[in-house]
Amino acid sequence: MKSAVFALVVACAAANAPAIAQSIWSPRINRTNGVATLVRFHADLPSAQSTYGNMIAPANHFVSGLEYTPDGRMWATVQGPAGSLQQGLYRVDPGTSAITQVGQPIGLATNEQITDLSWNPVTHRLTGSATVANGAFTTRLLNFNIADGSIASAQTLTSPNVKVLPVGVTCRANGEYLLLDLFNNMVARNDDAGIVFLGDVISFTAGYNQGFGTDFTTGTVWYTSFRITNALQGAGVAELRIIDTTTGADTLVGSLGGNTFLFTDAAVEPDVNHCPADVTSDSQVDDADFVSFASQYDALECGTPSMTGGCSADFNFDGAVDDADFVLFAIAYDVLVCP
Ligand SMILES: [Ca+2]
Ligand SMILES: [Ca+2]
Ligand SMILES: [Ca+2]
Repeated sequence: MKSAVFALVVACAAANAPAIAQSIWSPRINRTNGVATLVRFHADLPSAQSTYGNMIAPANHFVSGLEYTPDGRMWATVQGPAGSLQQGLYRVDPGTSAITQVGQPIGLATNEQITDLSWNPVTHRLTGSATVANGAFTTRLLNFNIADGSIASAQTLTSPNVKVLPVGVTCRANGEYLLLDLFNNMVARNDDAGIVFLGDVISFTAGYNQGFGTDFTTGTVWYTSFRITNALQGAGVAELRIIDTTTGADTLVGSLGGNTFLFTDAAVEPDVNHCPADVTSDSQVDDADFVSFASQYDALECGTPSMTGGCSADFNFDGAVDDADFVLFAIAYDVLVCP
């Protein structure tokens, strides 16, 4: 009898167990020596970090942003002196954490610094925030060409009343960007060409580089914050928070470990689809999938109104469904059965 009750309790516990929390990755910068280390942690105990290799940026530069493409590749942005073309999009080596510049961000203005990185699941672009070093009335969102690191297109956001200094950017599943503005301690979103401040000022004074990242499975926006505790001494504490995407209010989740480190972004590890060409989800790639592929191929650009299926046929995540994706589709079609 006892064992039957025990078995029932175990079964209930298993049924109610939460889904395994996604890993959050961040560049962790030592404030004393500037060394950036790639770290991974979970929201239930963010101070317990697994450390990986160092992310060595060019002299006078540092890793300011981190993000995944849905295929599990990890990318970073590097920030440096205004206008430096050693800033921009970098690949992160999954084995060593070493970073390599994809290519120069041709089109970056001479007064701009690249402060953070995000993935836009609608346009299928890695997008960085570019801001003027001492704050300005405009911010640019830079859509990188994933193949060569150049700026494929950009959106200029205007803040008519107050200067802004965005140090964090992330994109929601609907394509809307959220920015963390260090000058006003506020979260803003993009609206056509403008910056719209959300209602609540965040609950503390934020200092130095920080980051935003979206969990596209749950919609949660994670914020690796640095709360100033003594402005004269430059002292503060790194903490993990959640941002309310409607009000901009923050909720403290836990300590990231005191005054020593800055965490410049939060990248949520995605669940990778290992058979992306199977649009119909029947575990094989056949003519029905080709019909869907052909529709997306006709629409070409991810994010255009005629694009269907969330641009799922952009298998190489470069913002378009074209011949390069067809090559990948044809390989899967030949194999037929999903791995
Ligand atoms: Ca980010
Ligand atoms: Ca299929
Ligand atoms: Ca593509």
